[in-house]
Amino acid sequence: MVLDNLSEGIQKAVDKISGKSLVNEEVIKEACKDIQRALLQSDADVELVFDLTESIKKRALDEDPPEGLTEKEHVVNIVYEELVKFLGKEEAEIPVQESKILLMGTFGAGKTTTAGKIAKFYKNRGLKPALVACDTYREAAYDQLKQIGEKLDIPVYGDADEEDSAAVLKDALEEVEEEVVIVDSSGRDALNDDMIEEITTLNDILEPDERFLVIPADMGQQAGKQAKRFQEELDITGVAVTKMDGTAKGGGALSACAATGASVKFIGTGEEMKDLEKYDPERFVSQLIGYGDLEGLLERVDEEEAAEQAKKMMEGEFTLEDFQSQMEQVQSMGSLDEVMGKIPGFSKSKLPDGMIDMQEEKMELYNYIIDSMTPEEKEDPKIIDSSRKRRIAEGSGTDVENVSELIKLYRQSKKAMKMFKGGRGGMKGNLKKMMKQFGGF
Ligand SMILES: Nc1nc2c(ncn2[C@@H]2O[C@H](COP(=O)(O)OP(=O)(O)O)[C@@H](O)[C@H]2O)c(=O)[nH]1
Ligand SMILES: [Mg+2]
Repeated sequence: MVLDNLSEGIQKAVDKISGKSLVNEEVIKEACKDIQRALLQSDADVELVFDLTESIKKRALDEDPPEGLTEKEHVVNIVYEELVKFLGKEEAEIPVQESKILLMGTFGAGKTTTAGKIAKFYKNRGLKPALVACDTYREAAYDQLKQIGEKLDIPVYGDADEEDSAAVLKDALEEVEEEVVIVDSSGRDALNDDMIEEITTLNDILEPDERFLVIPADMGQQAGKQAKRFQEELDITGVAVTKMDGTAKGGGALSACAATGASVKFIGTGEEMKDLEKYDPERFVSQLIGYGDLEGLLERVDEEEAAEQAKKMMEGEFTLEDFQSQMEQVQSMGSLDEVMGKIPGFSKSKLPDGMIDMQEEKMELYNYIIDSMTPEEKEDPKIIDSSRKRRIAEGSGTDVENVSELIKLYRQSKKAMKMFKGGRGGMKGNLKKMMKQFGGF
């Protein structure tokens, strides 16, 4: 998880609420102090942070818990909802379709790296991307993008000797046949007239669907000012916040962007091409609060099936095939949302929306992967070593990373299932108990 410090602070606050038998004003104030501390350490703006904790306090004291929620659950839910608002509110929309994307940002922000990551993002979703090297300013910028393209097996258009980025772009557009065109551009130390002019020229030639500003998370709350300026000058459609892995200031960067109304579309979480996430504030806050593991599980469990699985677990079984049938079942049920509605005493309001959303594309990938395994591998995934992983990835047309991811998820689910064994009434009860065990309610 990125942002471990922030997460620790927020979890401390939630634990305080969950751990007390009575949630009174004092408890709420204490928890708010923890939240303040955690966010300020993450370089969030003081005023925004105080507004946030004021809202939490006010709502926690004024609002009555909705039916089906205890006072504690209600307060934790308020913390969750207010944090989501603070960190962005809306899940990023990235239409998977033909598109033209122009990246911009200051020197070293991560534009070129992010260009490659976004190209991979589309490639993984079955579209043909191309990269265009319009950084004609920095030495060897073309080579850097070229190398990235080669690694990803994605074509790169450009000309190492051409100094005019507009000319590079025009040439590229004449040749390019791919469905998604991602244009890297030159940075500057800061947004100046020179940069505005260059980006505007590229923009007029490309007529992009998206204009993404790339900002490194270590800018902290300064990210807000930068996003605002780029918004005003270049009408950006979204932000990619990079280097979330290398700084404690990510919370400050995200909240500052949210405050300007700039929509964060992606977060970069490492130097590798795989280290890109679509930004989903609900999911992000769920992780901060510590729902991470629960999320995956909730996505593929329904009540009856859960009881069945629990029984299996108690008998010591839960193979990858069971895992696959869980996924299929959830897919066929439509949304988990509806399933939740059917469980007595389980209020939907306490379930963060992001936890309910299924990642269909992922499930599809996982299905292919499991289908490419031998019966022994499905029975006993422990035997899947790296050479088996490579074979499975090849057979299913996926990456070794996907295979590892699936196995990890399977293990987590298995572990989660085991924890249920200890729970009163096993899984036959309702998911509320599950929330208690995982979410610290
Ligand atoms: N840790 C980490 N490093 C990153 C991330 N994104 C980019 N970088 C690194 O930041 C440096 C600058 O990135 P680059 O893409 O060349 O930035 P540009 O000047 O905006 O094109 C490189 O060393 C990248 O590897 C990220 O999400 N996490
Ligand atoms: Mg670059």
